[in-house]
Amino acid sequence: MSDDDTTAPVDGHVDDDVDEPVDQRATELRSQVDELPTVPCDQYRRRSRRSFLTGAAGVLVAGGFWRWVQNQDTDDGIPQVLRNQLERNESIWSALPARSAPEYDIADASPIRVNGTIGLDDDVDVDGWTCRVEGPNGELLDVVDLSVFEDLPQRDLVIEHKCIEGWSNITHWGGARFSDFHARYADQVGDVPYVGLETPDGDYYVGWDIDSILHPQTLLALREHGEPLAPEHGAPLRLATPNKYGIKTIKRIGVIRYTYERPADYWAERSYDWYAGL
Ligand SMILES: Nc1nc2c(c(=O)[nH]1)N[C@H]1C(S)=C(S)[C@@H](COP(=O)(O)O)O[C@H]1N2
Ligand SMILES: [Mo]
Repeated sequence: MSDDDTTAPVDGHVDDDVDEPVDQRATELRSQVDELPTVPCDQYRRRSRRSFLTGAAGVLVAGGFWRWVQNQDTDDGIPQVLRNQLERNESIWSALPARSAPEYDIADASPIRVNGTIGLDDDVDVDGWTCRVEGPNGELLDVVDLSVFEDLPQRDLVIEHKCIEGWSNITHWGGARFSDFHARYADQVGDVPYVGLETPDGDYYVGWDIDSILHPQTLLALREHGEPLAPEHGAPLRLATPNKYGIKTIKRIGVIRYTYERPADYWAERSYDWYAGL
């Protein structure tokens, strides 16, 4: 430790040789401030009024833009300009090679909570359950029972199920890929762009674009956490995916319909994004 460290003021006493450089620095600073251009009072007021007006104009323009957005025609309850942007985003994503979400070890999975029971009011008879398969011209292609799905290659899918309400769960699904099921009808339906799915009572319904539903991580699930689906989780058959929000994973499928037009979607009709992609 040098003597310099002991030159701090003690009991209000300041040594002369310490005082001097501080004074010098103060003088320097004062002269720098004096050299700064000064703004006369009236000019200052005019300037600040101008910047206030510029700011206010900005707020008005932004407000007007927002009103214009809101007055646009809506599509599924979403203003057209915003919908157009969503569709531009979607076309960018779909031009990229199909992405896959991470998959996890079965040991990381936990039972999923029950969320949403729309379309599940009636009791379900798993043994008597059938699902209608309809073609894009309204024709009935097939009526299938559970054995059709049980006989397809069985897959495990351990993924993060994400709900739009803000929770997620590492879930172990088991069942058949939608793409393996689709192979039964691919020749008949051709290049159809959409699939709509409904509960047997029609109360819950979802629409999927064909690329997303044919993605290898889109499962027609028969099992959750190693057990056949419980009624409240969609027995006997539901969708599962890590690539769209939970709203698209319809529980208790009663109808699978190939369509040329974008199918109705329960939550898109309530202002959620139709794709609900992740
Ligand atoms: N038939 C039907 N399917 C549905 C719903 C619903 O209300 N009815 N809710 C959806 C939502 S928002 C989520 S997050 C998942 C939840 O599935 P889980 O109850 O098995 O956790 O199911 C989806 N599928
Ligand atoms: Mo959800």
